[in-house]
Amino acid sequence: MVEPLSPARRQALPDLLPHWSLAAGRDALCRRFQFRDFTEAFGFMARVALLAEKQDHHPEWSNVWNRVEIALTTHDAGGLSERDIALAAAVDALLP
Ligand code: HBI
Repeated sequence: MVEPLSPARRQALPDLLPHWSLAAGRDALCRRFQFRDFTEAFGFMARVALLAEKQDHHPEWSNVWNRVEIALTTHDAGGLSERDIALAAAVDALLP
């Protein structure tokens, strides 16, 4: 069992992860990305995949050509946890 995100950390999310939003109707963080083309989008996804494996925490995501959408939630916590914040921050650090 993974600890759910504390109320204090939940309240801090807009400051911690300004580019991420709370997904509608579910306890998940989401962010949309747009790249120059598919090659750039897929290269980003490949790097996120390695981060996910390293953190043992995996995204729910989709890709259409140069766009990637990522949702982060912790299945083992039934919603957001610190693992989602950690992965979101690591994903943001991949961007220029
Ligand atoms: N990824 N988003 C997410 N949520 C999980 O609960 C999770 C995961 N990746 C791996 C994983 N759990 C396993 O390590 C076990 O905890 C099931």
